[in-house]
Amino acid sequence: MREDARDAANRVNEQRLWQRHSEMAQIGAIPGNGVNRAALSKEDIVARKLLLSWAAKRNYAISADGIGNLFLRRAGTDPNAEPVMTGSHMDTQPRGGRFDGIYGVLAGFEALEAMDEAGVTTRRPVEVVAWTNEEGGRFAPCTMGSIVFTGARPLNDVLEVTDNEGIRLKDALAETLAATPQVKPREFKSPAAGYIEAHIEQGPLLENAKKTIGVVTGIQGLRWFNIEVFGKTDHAGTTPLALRKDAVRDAIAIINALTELTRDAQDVTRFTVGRMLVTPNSPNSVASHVLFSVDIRHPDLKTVTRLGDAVEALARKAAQFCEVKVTPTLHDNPCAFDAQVAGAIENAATKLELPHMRLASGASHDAMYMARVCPTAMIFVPCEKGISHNEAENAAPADLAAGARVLTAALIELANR
Ligand code: HGY
Ligand code: MN
Ligand code: MN
Repeated sequence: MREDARDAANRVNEQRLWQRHSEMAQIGAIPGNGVNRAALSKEDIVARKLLLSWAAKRNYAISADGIGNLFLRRAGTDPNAEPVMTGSHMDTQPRGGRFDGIYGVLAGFEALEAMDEAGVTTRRPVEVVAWTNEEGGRFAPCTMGSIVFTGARPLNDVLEVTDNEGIRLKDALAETLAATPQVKPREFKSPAAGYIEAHIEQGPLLENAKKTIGVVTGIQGLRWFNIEVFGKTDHAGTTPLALRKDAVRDAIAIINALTELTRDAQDVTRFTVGRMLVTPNSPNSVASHVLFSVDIRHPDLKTVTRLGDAVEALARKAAQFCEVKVTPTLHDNPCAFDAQVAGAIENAATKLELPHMRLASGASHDAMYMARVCPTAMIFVPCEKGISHNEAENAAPADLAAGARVLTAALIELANR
């Protein structure tokens, strides 16, 4: 390991990193030690301002692209060299935890500060990114900031997406961008030499194996859909069942059919309906409209393709009384990360004498999209009992710092290649 990389890794400050998590966890804090910081919300704006206030003290150059992804750049000796990037997201699930996403942003920031304090220079610039709307909880789909940044979908494709209150992403985005006018504009798809994302595992494997570092090899495939069922509202007491176009009954039939489709004795397939909006949503009116989400995941390309491709026909067949509209909102094939970048992470963990193992990610991340445009890999650290997307999400300060040390060393390695 390079001497400067070891020196900088040893400058990672566990206390400062933990303190920053505590400060961020206050923004959108909810009972049970959780956080509700939806993308492009007023809480998101407060978190962005806090991060930018820390960056300003360090003279990192700050920029934002058209969907609000925030970039904090530490200069390299060669200003024209493509940067090495790291980062994750600051938005959370509605009943999210204090570590999902924000850890990757703060570990990246800690890496830059450790480089400063070690007096390390790198040939390439190193950038920390805070991606907009990774969770997709408010505005579907997830990983929206990296999807648009990498050019997988144009910004115009998502501006009209609305949240449960009918607020358009376009309006929430304008408000968020206006809140940080000091930020320089940044074009989409600016080239990068590499990307490493640090994240809590959101599963139990590292904790069970008593490993501190996960060298992540890839992410399973996922398919998201919005399914709408169009019925007719009627009186619950007077309308015979035979005459009804009951959108809830058909939605249930569709969900039962998808449950059968995704039944898996090995319990590898993931099928979730997490969001459901019923109209008029009254106990004594037959539902005229239901919108619900479908999230299907599997590590095998053929399987996730077969399952995703079967959704629309199955939904139409299962609906007895109503019209059905199936809108695909995400189609991510399983992705394998870059062997060189994973190797740099593994080497750093070895040289820093941290117990580590290779594993794939069940959760998706912005690294899924960055892997399409530059050499990419991820670092996992354990979280308690693998719990995430839940207020009880927890991680140990020492593990967070260990992940940041590996990140620091691996970034310096890549930034001098
Ligand atoms: O859904 C996911 O896998 C990520 O946590 N947003
Ligand atoms: Mn996440
Ligand atoms: Mn998440």
